[in-house]
Amino acid sequence: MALPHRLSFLKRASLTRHLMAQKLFKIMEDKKTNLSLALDVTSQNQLLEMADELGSELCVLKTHVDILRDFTSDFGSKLRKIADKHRFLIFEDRKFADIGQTVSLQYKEGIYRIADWADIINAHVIPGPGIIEGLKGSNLLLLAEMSSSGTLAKGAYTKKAVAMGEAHADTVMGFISLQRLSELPGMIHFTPGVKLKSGKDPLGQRYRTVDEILTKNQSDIIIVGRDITHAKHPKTQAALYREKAWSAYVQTIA
Ligand code: S5P
Repeated sequence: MALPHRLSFLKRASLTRHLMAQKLFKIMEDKKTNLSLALDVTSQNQLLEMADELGSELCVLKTHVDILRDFTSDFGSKLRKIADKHRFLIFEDRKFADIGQTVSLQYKEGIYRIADWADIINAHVIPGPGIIEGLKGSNLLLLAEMSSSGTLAKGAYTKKAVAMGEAHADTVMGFISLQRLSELPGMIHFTPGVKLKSGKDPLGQRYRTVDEILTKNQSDIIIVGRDITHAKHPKTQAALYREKAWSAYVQTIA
Protein backbone atom coordinates (compact mmCIF):
# COMPACT_ATOMS: atom_id res chain seq x y z
CA MET A 1 0.00 0.00 0.00
CA ALA A 2 1.37 3.41 -0.96
CA LEU A 3 2.01 5.72 1.96
CA PRO A 4 0.36 9.15 1.95
CA HIS A 5 2.34 12.10 0.66
CA ARG A 6 5.08 13.23 3.02
CA LEU A 7 4.96 16.57 4.77
CA SER A 8 8.03 18.74 5.23
CA PHE A 9 9.75 18.85 8.62
CA LEU A 10 8.73 22.49 8.94
CA LYS A 11 5.07 21.66 8.35
CA ARG A 12 5.29 18.79 10.82
CA ALA A 13 6.76 21.16 13.44
CA SER A 14 3.52 23.12 13.23
CA LEU A 15 1.39 19.97 13.61
CA THR A 16 2.83 18.67 16.89
CA ARG A 17 2.56 19.96 20.43
CA HIS A 18 5.66 18.06 21.53
CA LEU A 19 8.19 20.81 22.21
CA MET A 20 11.30 18.71 21.64
CA ALA A 21 9.91 17.35 18.37
CA GLN A 22 9.23 20.94 17.26
CA LYS A 23 12.76 21.89 18.22
CA LEU A 24 14.28 18.98 16.31
CA PHE A 25 12.21 19.65 13.17
CA LYS A 26 13.39 23.28 13.22
CA ILE A 27 17.03 22.32 13.74
CA MET A 28 16.82 19.93 10.78
CA GLU A 29 15.29 22.56 8.50
CA ASP A 30 17.65 25.34 9.59
CA LYS A 31 20.84 23.26 9.42
CA LYS A 32 19.62 21.14 6.50
CA THR A 33 20.61 17.91 8.14
CA ASN A 34 18.78 14.72 9.11
CA LEU A 35 21.99 12.98 10.12
CA SER A 36 22.46 11.62 13.63
CA LEU A 37 25.90 10.37 14.64
CA ALA A 38 26.35 7.34 16.93
CA LEU A 39 29.54 8.46 18.65
CA ASP A 40 30.48 5.12 20.16
CA VAL A 41 33.95 5.86 21.51
CA THR A 42 35.19 4.88 24.98
CA SER A 43 37.11 8.06 25.81
CA GLN A 44 35.22 11.10 27.02
CA ASN A 45 37.81 13.50 25.63
CA GLN A 46 37.68 11.85 22.24
CA LEU A 47 33.89 12.05 22.30
CA LEU A 48 33.95 15.75 23.15
CA GLU A 49 36.58 16.48 20.49
CA MET A 50 34.68 14.62 17.78
CA ALA A 51 31.39 16.22 18.85
CA ASP A 52 32.99 19.63 18.32
CA GLU A 53 34.57 18.62 15.02
CA LEU A 54 31.45 17.01 13.52
CA GLY A 55 28.69 18.93 15.29
CA SER A 56 27.95 21.27 12.39
CA GLU A 57 26.86 18.27 10.26
CA LEU A 58 24.41 16.82 12.79
CA CYS A 59 20.88 17.29 14.03
CA VAL A 60 21.35 14.76 16.85
CA LEU A 61 24.41 13.32 18.57
CA LYS A 62 23.79 9.87 20.03
CA THR A 63 25.77 8.71 23.06
CA HIS A 64 26.27 5.51 25.05
CA VAL A 65 27.49 7.13 28.26
CA ASP A 66 28.07 3.76 29.95
CA ILE A 67 30.88 2.80 27.55
CA LEU A 68 33.08 5.74 28.62
CA ARG A 69 36.08 4.53 30.62
CA ASP A 70 36.89 7.94 32.01
CA PHE A 71 33.41 9.38 32.66
CA THR A 72 33.42 12.40 34.99
CA SER A 73 30.40 14.24 36.36
CA ASP A 74 31.06 17.31 34.20
CA PHE A 75 30.56 15.24 31.02
CA GLY A 76 26.99 16.46 30.57
CA SER A 77 27.75 20.15 30.97
CA LYS A 78 30.76 19.92 28.63
CA LEU A 79 28.74 18.16 25.95
CA ARG A 80 25.87 20.62 26.43
CA LYS A 81 28.19 23.55 25.62
CA ILE A 82 29.24 21.90 22.36
CA ALA A 83 25.63 21.02 21.54
CA ASP A 84 24.55 24.63 22.04
CA LYS A 85 27.47 25.91 19.99
CA HIS A 86 26.60 23.70 16.98
CA ARG A 87 22.86 23.46 17.64
CA PHE A 88 22.37 19.70 17.85
CA LEU A 89 20.37 17.62 20.32
CA ILE A 90 21.88 15.01 22.65
CA PHE A 91 20.31 11.55 22.52
CA GLU A 92 21.46 9.11 25.23
CA ASP A 93 20.82 5.65 23.81
CA ARG A 94 20.19 4.00 27.21
CA LYS A 95 17.42 1.70 25.93
CA PHE A 96 15.56 1.56 29.25
CA ALA A 97 13.73 -1.74 29.70
CA ASP A 98 12.44 -2.09 33.29
CA ILE A 99 9.35 -1.26 35.33
CA GLY A 100 8.39 2.41 35.59
CA GLN A 101 9.75 2.93 39.11
CA THR A 102 13.16 1.50 38.24
CA VAL A 103 13.62 3.34 34.95
CA SER A 104 12.68 6.59 36.64
CA LEU A 105 15.61 6.08 39.04
CA GLN A 106 17.94 4.94 36.25
CA TYR A 107 17.07 8.06 34.30
CA LYS A 108 17.50 10.59 37.11
CA GLU A 109 19.91 9.02 39.59
CA GLY A 110 23.12 6.98 39.68
CA ILE A 111 26.46 8.17 38.36
CA TYR A 112 25.27 9.40 35.00
CA ARG A 113 22.29 11.61 35.88
CA ILE A 114 21.02 11.25 32.32
CA ALA A 115 18.01 13.50 32.98
CA ASP A 116 20.37 16.42 33.62
CA TRP A 117 21.91 16.50 30.16
CA ALA A 118 20.14 14.31 27.59
CA ASP A 119 17.55 15.97 25.32
CA ILE A 120 16.24 12.62 24.07
CA ILE A 121 16.25 9.06 25.47
CA ASN A 122 14.80 5.75 24.31
CA ALA A 123 13.09 2.70 25.77
CA HIS A 124 11.99 -0.79 24.90
CA VAL A 125 8.26 -1.47 25.13
CA ILE A 126 8.63 -5.00 26.48
CA PRO A 127 7.59 -3.96 30.04
CA GLY A 128 4.35 -2.33 28.81
CA PRO A 129 3.17 1.31 29.11
CA GLY A 130 4.39 1.69 32.72
CA ILE A 131 7.85 2.34 31.30
CA ILE A 132 6.51 5.43 29.52
CA GLU A 133 4.83 6.60 32.74
CA GLY A 134 8.16 6.14 34.56
CA LEU A 135 9.89 8.31 31.97
CA LYS A 136 7.12 10.91 31.75
CA GLY A 137 8.41 14.37 31.01
CA SER A 138 11.41 13.03 29.11
CA ASN A 139 11.53 13.13 25.32
CA LEU A 140 11.20 9.52 24.46
CA LEU A 141 11.75 7.30 21.43
CA LEU A 142 10.34 3.78 21.55
CA LEU A 143 12.20 0.88 19.97
CA ALA A 144 9.58 -0.42 17.56
CA GLU A 145 12.06 -2.31 15.38
CA MET A 146 15.77 -3.09 15.58
CA SER A 147 18.44 -3.30 12.93
CA SER A 148 19.97 -6.54 14.21
CA SER A 149 19.33 -9.88 12.59
CA GLY A 150 16.92 -12.22 14.37
CA THR A 151 15.27 -9.37 16.26
CA LEU A 152 11.96 -10.21 17.95
CA ALA A 153 10.78 -6.62 17.45
CA LYS A 154 8.62 -7.18 14.39
CA GLY A 155 5.03 -7.86 13.33
CA ALA A 156 2.54 -7.58 16.19
CA TYR A 157 5.24 -6.35 18.59
CA THR A 158 6.06 -3.43 16.29
CA LYS A 159 2.38 -2.57 15.82
CA LYS A 160 1.83 -2.51 19.58
CA ALA A 161 4.92 -0.37 20.09
CA VAL A 162 3.57 2.19 17.64
CA ALA A 163 0.12 2.18 19.25
CA MET A 164 1.71 2.61 22.69
CA GLY A 165 3.75 5.56 21.46
CA GLU A 166 0.82 7.22 19.73
CA ALA A 167 -1.25 6.88 22.91
CA HIS A 168 1.47 8.75 24.85
CA ALA A 169 2.27 11.52 22.39
CA ASP A 170 2.94 13.97 25.25
CA THR A 171 6.12 12.05 26.13
CA VAL A 172 6.87 9.94 23.06
CA MET A 173 8.29 11.91 20.11
CA GLY A 174 9.09 9.03 17.78
CA PHE A 175 10.51 5.61 17.16
CA ILE A 176 13.66 3.68 16.49
CA SER A 177 12.57 1.74 13.43
CA LEU A 178 13.64 0.58 10.00
CA GLN A 179 10.88 2.51 8.25
CA ARG A 180 8.12 5.03 8.68
CA LEU A 181 5.53 3.42 10.95
CA SER A 182 3.34 6.20 12.33
CA GLU A 183 1.19 8.65 10.39
CA LEU A 184 1.10 11.14 13.29
CA PRO A 185 3.09 14.07 11.86
CA GLY A 186 4.90 14.73 15.14
CA MET A 187 6.37 11.22 15.37
CA ILE A 188 9.99 11.19 14.19
CA HIS A 189 11.53 7.98 12.88
CA PHE A 190 15.21 7.30 13.56
CA THR A 191 16.90 4.43 11.72
CA PRO A 192 20.26 2.87 12.71
CA GLY A 193 22.22 0.26 10.77
CA VAL A 194 23.39 2.52 7.95
CA LYS A 195 26.33 2.21 5.57
CA LEU A 196 27.11 3.44 2.07
CA LYS A 197 26.90 -0.22 1.01
CA SER A 198 24.48 -2.66 2.61
CA GLY A 199 25.92 -5.60 4.57
CA LYS A 200 26.46 -6.74 8.15
CA ASP A 201 28.98 -6.82 10.96
CA PRO A 202 30.18 -10.03 12.70
CA LEU A 203 27.86 -9.51 15.70
CA GLY A 204 24.46 -9.38 14.02
CA GLN A 205 24.27 -5.75 12.92
CA ARG A 206 22.62 -5.33 9.53
CA TYR A 207 23.35 -2.34 7.32
CA ARG A 208 21.08 -0.67 4.79
CA THR A 209 21.79 2.24 2.46
CA VAL A 210 20.60 5.81 2.87
CA ASP A 211 18.29 5.48 -0.13
CA GLU A 212 16.69 2.30 1.13
CA ILE A 213 16.03 3.84 4.54
CA LEU A 214 14.96 7.36 3.61
CA THR A 215 13.53 7.02 0.11
CA LYS A 216 12.06 3.52 0.00
CA ASN A 217 11.26 3.10 3.71
CA GLN A 218 10.46 6.79 4.34
CA SER A 219 12.25 7.12 7.67
CA ASP A 220 13.27 10.63 8.81
CA ILE A 221 16.71 10.46 10.38
CA ILE A 222 19.64 8.13 9.76
CA ILE A 223 21.83 7.11 12.70
CA VAL A 224 25.35 6.41 11.44
CA GLY A 225 28.12 5.08 13.67
CA ARG A 226 31.26 3.29 12.55
CA ASP A 227 30.96 4.25 8.89
CA ILE A 228 31.71 7.79 10.05
CA THR A 229 33.72 7.32 13.25
CA HIS A 230 36.05 4.72 11.68
CA ALA A 231 36.41 6.56 8.36
CA LYS A 232 39.78 7.94 7.36
CA HIS A 233 38.33 11.43 7.40
CA PRO A 234 35.26 11.42 9.67
CA LYS A 235 34.39 15.05 8.91
CA THR A 236 34.35 14.48 5.14
CA GLN A 237 32.39 11.27 5.58
CA ALA A 238 29.86 12.99 7.86
CA ALA A 239 29.44 15.77 5.29
CA LEU A 240 28.85 13.14 2.58
CA TYR A 241 26.19 11.35 4.65
CA ARG A 242 24.54 14.62 5.49
CA GLU A 243 24.28 15.57 1.81
CA LYS A 244 22.95 12.16 0.79
CA ALA A 245 20.40 12.06 3.60
CA TRP A 246 19.20 15.61 3.06
CA SER A 247 18.76 15.19 -0.69
CA ALA A 248 16.83 11.94 -0.11
CA TYR A 249 14.51 13.85 2.26
CA VAL A 250 14.07 16.75 -0.17
CA GLN A 251 13.18 14.33 -2.98
CA THR A 252 10.54 12.52 -0.94
CA ILE A 253 8.68 15.74 -0.11
CA ALA A 254 8.98 17.16 -3.64
O1 S5P B 1 18.22 -1.44 16.45
C1 S5P B 1 19.15 -0.71 16.76
C2 S5P B 1 19.00 0.36 17.63
C3 S5P B 1 20.08 1.19 17.90
S1 S5P B 1 19.80 2.60 18.83
N1 S5P B 1 20.38 -0.90 16.20
C4 S5P B 1 21.46 -0.12 16.47
O2 S5P B 1 22.53 -0.35 15.91
N2 S5P B 1 21.34 0.93 17.36
C5 S5P B 1 22.50 1.78 17.74
O3 S5P B 1 22.98 2.43 16.56
C6 S5P B 1 23.68 1.01 18.29
O4 S5P B 1 23.61 0.94 19.71
C7 S5P B 1 24.87 1.82 17.83
O5 S5P B 1 25.15 2.86 18.74
C8 S5P B 1 24.40 2.45 16.52
C9 S5P B 1 24.87 1.74 15.26
O6 S5P B 1 26.24 1.83 15.12
P1 S5P B 1 27.03 1.34 13.81
O7 S5P B 1 28.47 1.53 14.16
O8 S5P B 1 26.68 -0.10 13.56
O9 S5P B 1 26.58 2.24 12.68
